[in-house]
Amino acid sequence: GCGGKDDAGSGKDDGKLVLGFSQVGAESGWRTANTNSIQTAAADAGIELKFSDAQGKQEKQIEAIRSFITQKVDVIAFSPVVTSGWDSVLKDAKDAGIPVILTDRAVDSQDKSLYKTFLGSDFVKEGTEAGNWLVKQNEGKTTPVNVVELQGTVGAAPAIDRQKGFAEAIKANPNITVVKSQSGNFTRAEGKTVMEGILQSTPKIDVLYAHNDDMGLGAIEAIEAAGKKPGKDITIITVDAVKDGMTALADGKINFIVECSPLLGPQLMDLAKKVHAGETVEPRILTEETTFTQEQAKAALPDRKY
Ligand code: GYE
Repeated sequence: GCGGKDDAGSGKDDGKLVLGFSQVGAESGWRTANTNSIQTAAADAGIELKFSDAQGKQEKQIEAIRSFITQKVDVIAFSPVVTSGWDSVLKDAKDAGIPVILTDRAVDSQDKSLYKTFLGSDFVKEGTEAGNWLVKQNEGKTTPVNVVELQGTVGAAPAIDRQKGFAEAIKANPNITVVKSQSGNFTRAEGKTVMEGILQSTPKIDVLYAHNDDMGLGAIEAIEAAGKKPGKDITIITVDAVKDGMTALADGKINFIVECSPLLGPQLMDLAKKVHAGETVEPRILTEETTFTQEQAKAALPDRKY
């Protein structure tokens, strides 16, 4: 880098921007694609990435961020596992003069000066899209529609917002009711076990709304094991549109998927360079997304990268 030989041994002055990134974990296909996107984009952008996996634990994320501060990285980015409890560590980063970028998930901090920008999806809108589709399917009908909801990680922005958007969308239709709502922690394994329990305790289930593909795919295993046909006996709506989800959609086991893009890497690297250079950036940067029906999934699958 431009630091030259004289700086050898200083640890960071080879001219490369150093980005510390604390990832949630590896809970889903979405997360794996997101991690790949960030690692690839960092390499492409010539950014030195210090990547840390928190295994779903907030205390590990806080530890990682503190260690990035000690190492004096240039920029810190992270995808907060839950929304609350970040003020103190973010204040430390600010005091150390290290800009922070929120990636994928939001925090509930009132002090917006604690981070430079928030890059990611509109999760409320995703929930609304899911609910709107269901309302449309039941247009003109008054028969009861019993919905089971599999929530994401308790306290995580996508779980809070996808629940909220969906509830708002179905609100005007009193025949559509969420009869059960439980967390499956965004994983396939928990989606399966939670659904097994719900299938036993809930006699009439018309619809499953899962906050991500993986929980939906786990639930599909439970539904099939109970002798029911996913996508026919129970209408299934999920969020993400990763390859396994899209395949199940094309196969008729899922009925509708709201897309949430994990490909945040290139935009994140661009933002890291800008905030490092002291440029002002938009405080909120939204990802562009679409929705998929079964027919649309069949058409999109051959080119689907993740
Ligand atoms: O939908 C889910 C993942 O935060 C948008 O986290 C992300 C969510 C994604 O585990 O699959």
